[in-house]
Amino acid sequence: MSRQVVSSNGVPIPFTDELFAPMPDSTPLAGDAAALRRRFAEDGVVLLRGFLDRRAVLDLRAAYLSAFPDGLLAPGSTPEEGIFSGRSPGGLPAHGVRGHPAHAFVRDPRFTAFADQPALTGLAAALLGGPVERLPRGILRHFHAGTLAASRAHTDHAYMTRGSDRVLTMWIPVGDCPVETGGLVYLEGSHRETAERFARARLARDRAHDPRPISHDLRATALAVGRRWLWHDYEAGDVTVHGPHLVHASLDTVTDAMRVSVDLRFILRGEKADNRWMKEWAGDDGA
Ligand SMILES: O=C(O)CCC(=O)C(=O)O
Repeated sequence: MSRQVVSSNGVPIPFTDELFAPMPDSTPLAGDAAALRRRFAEDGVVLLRGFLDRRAVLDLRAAYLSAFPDGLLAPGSTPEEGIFSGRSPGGLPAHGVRGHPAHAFVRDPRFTAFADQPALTGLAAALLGGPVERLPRGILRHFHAGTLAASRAHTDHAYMTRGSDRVLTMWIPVGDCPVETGGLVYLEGSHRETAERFARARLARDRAHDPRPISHDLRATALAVGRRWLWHDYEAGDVTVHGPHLVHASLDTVTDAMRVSVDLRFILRGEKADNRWMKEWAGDDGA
């Protein structure tokens, strides 16, 4: 598969050294909280490869994809492989809306046990420097080829303006997720930018009614501030952690394997969280 051009929301973006760079790997710092905090402050993101048990992540993928009616998976594919049949089963509500498997799954003890596992809580505590709580609105995302739908360039802060900005996001691919499967990309150093610097990118946007996303055009977003998108070919077990002011987005899924991921937020215990994140996620909750 060619990496000369990738796309996000159907908008092509040349995969050049001007626009993309490999994401720095912070895995060697995982056991050194002070060093990890320094790297996080510097980069706004850390990538920890193989941080979670690969088998446990693949089991979560299998459990979620098993909850769909027949027809989602290609003939012969196991839920763990998660190969898309090319058509979504009819009769389901939109992703994450009550009645869709993702809505039930984030309320399932298998999901909450995964999200609340000590490795993740400990990582958040190491980065925030004290005891933490996980915000209940943990999101399960699921993309497949053919839709050309992905997350627009945005900061998490734009969606969490009513609480402390000392909040962390963990992004966890639930399955292997190379660039072509639609992983998260981070705009290098963008946590140091002001919102005004993205004004030119905001001219190129497909959601004029919604001020929260910067743009669906990742090339325009990168060029507006002269920064590169950091990419990684994620494997099941990898985790990234990012701060609320780092611009990020995702790429379109063009592989037969579906992209499933989880994103979780953590805050220091006792700190004020945006109350829209204090209840479980639903695809139509508007938050
Ligand atoms: O997974 C995605 O496409 C978006 C995730 C995201 O924006 C986040 O974790 O903050």
